[in-house]
Amino acid sequence: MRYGSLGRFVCLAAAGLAASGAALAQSPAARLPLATAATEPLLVAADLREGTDLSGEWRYSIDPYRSGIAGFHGETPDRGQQRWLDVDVRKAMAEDNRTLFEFDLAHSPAAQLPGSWLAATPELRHYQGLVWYQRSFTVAPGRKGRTFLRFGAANYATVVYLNGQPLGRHEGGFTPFAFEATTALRDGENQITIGVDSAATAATVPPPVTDWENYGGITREVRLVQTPETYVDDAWVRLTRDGKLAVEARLRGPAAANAPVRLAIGELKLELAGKTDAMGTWRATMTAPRALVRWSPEQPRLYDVTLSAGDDRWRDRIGFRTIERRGPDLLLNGKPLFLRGISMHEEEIGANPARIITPANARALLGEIKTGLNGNYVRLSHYPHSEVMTRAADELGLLVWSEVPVYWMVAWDNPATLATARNMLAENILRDRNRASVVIWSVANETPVSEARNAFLRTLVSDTRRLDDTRLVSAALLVERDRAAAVPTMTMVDPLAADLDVLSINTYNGWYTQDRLTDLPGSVWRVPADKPLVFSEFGADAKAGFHSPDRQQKFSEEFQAEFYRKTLEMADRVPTLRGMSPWILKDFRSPRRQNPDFQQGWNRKGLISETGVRKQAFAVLADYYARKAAVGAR
Ligand code: GCB
Repeated sequence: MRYGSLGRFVCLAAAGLAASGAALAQSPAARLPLATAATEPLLVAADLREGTDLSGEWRYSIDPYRSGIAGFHGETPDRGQQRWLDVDVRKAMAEDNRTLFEFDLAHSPAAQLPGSWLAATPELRHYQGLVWYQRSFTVAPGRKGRTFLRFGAANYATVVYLNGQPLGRHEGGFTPFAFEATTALRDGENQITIGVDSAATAATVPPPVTDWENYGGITREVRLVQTPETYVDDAWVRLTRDGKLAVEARLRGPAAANAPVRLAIGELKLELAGKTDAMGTWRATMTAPRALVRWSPEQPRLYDVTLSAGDDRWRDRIGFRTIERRGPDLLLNGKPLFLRGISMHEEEIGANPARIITPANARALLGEIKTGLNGNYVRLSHYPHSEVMTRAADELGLLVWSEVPVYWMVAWDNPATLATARNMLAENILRDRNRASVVIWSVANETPVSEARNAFLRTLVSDTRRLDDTRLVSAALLVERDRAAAVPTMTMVDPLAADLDVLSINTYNGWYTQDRLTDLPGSVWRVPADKPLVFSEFGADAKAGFHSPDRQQKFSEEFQAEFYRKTLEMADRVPTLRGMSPWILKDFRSPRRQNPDFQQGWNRKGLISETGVRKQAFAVLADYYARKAAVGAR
């Protein structure tokens, strides 16, 4: 337990969290307090706490010129544009007909939340910018303790107002944040207004150019969460590599210091009592009980864990396992492991997805991996996925690679961008440290080597290790190709390799290159021999139902299936390869992909179509994984 939750305060305070390049952060709204992992509340495992779900119908109003956050000279906006005001607009205009309001959220169109606005109406399909959401809800009198407004995620920059009062703002589209609402709430009717701006800039993470849909909006659950005055804000319960059960908890509130705390795992008859220190932090370890069944994909055993502190009872469902690397081997619970995986975006199956991940949607996707493909692993690319997804992975028994959207070209030299990335990383790790399924934290994808980039990523690697010393760290790296060689010859020259536990390569030889598929098995991969390697991506587009019996035609199912056969043959010849997550489970929306015959706005590298139809390559990978599973780790 060298590093712990306290580490986050150190690392994030140093980051400074300057205002970033997001459009909201450059407006008067930037004066609102920024919610970060360092400023709390974290409300770890908030999804299991008592509360009120604010999902359902919300009213919305687009604001393409951001008039609701800044006037036409950049100043505080006109009253008639301030959508968060706590006024009955129609009544105010009726009372005095000189009053001007240029919005009326209470009577604006309705949308269902959570879910991106892109699928709400055809006009919003390509809208990137600011949208205001509003709804009202009632609160019964006689509230006790504290109430928080907790967001699973809103993409990208968010400002939140309750009953006309600003609660704060957040930046980053994929991680949770919360604001205390205890004093802003009133008994009876309350009105909440949220501005969400999806626009990416050169300074955001990710920047504007990616290869996936930018689903703007409130894409995950919004809840009012109830806690006692003093409550457990963060708790991490885990199995250490030397076989100990370790707990680290942090209380928040007036009675947080020197408070008695008790950890209990009923099914193991385990109880551990202790006391917090002056900062409200408790750390303890004990030998793991003999009866403990270790979590694995084959037996995804979870335990009900509770932590009692004063009036608060924090709970979570937690699995216990170890993950290590020894030389080029990956060891799960001490046994060699081969990662039989696939990559996945956070996009539900269906013709018009809106990034709505319900437990059923998560299981539909992960079930295709676990039972359809005989997999044991998923790469949740390219950003933190919903906690619904990582909980489902815990329950179904799938190992997880979790990553932050430091993708392609971010502003390596911009300290505000680094601060944003560090905060996302911290919010992601702190949310999911209790998930047994998560075994790899990845800090970046396909980023070109430079001094500034190396320094940026090294900071993220060291933050990761400080926040969690029980998992492995990786990043999907680029390789150099030897143009003169007769067979495809690739060398890993990235200096970041030295900082990582798991080396990862994305390869598209035969798709983006002119290589013949028959040349792939003979490829040469020059990589450091002392670390495990994974192919974090490989793939080829295929339009479901488009055929080319001679297997030669790109975009055909046969070509894709052949690409998989030959790439898997190649994979079998790479001595240090310990897993793979081909690209990708399902066809996904991507504005980059506009081939009118085959793509129509979708990246077609899925093994299933957007509506879930399996392509031929699905069976190729499923058979390969069945054989792999039969022979064990290698
Ligand atoms: C990649 C990227 C991934 C793309 C994929 C593709 O290397 O990491 O985000 O979607 O290739 O389809 O080209």
